[in-house]
Amino acid sequence: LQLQQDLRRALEQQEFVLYYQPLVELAGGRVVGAEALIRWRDPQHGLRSPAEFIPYAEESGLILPIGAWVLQAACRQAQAWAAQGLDLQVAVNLSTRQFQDPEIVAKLRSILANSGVDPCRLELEITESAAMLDPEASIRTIGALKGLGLQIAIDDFGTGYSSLNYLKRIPADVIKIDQSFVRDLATDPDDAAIVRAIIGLAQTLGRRCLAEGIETAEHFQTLQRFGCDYGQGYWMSRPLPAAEFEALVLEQP
Ligand code: G
Ligand code: G
Ligand code: MN
Ligand code: NA
Repeated sequence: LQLQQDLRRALEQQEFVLYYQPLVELAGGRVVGAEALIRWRDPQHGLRSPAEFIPYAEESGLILPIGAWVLQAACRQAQAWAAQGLDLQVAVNLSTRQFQDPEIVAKLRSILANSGVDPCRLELEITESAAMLDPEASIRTIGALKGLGLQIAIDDFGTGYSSLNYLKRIPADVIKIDQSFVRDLATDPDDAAIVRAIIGLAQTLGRRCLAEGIETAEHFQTLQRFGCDYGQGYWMSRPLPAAEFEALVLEQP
């Protein structure tokens, strides 16, 4: 309950901040975008991880106003980078509750209009488990979000229970392979086989594929060899404050 009060205050006092983790094209090694990840600059406890407070925000419903703030901040940043001539995609995590919010399409329409950003710059990440809670509803909602011009990614793929029949019908643009399959990619033949199968599935369905949790050169090279389109992970970069992310992009040849 104390945490709920603190989260409300954090929202009012603007204590949340977005960090940006580079999304990299594996073939050329270029940064093509970023995943926005929320942090809380708690005046009492310092920088706090979303793992500490997103579950409570989700439980209490505060995720709706916090999630709306995230979307606004990410759109503003995406628009600022576009105005600077930077060609970047910005990915934002949608919680289950946000995704199931009956107003989500209307809210996004208005946030997009207010920020002036080209909707194709924004990618919404929906977890496979959230998408599979009510597959028919998800197909409709994702269709409506795509109708706004947004890009859609299925996050943490492989950890939920997608029926391939639904996956085929969900109009997502990107499949993000969960980091649990990447970790032991180089040593566990089963994980390697699963990763190859997901990449093949993405290719068959005409979706782009991104591997999460790339922590070593070996991960990077193996995924490159498997033909995975994009990657993300500590080996390339941790999530960074906006200015540091921007500096990294500007240093690219
Ligand atoms: O960045 P980090 O590894 O600490 O994130 C931990 C978890 O919090 C991840 O599962 C991530 O998806 C989630 N998360 C980070 N930022 C947001 C956000 O803005 N909204 C939601 N719903 N989840 C987020
Ligand atoms: O649930 P989601 O996929 O949105 O979570 C992204 C989370 O993964 C963030 O908390 C981010 O900090 C974390 N992350 C990003 N790259 C790596 C990595 O290379 N290794 C590990 N262990 N975590 C990572
Ligand atoms: Mn994510
Ligand atoms: Na993920």
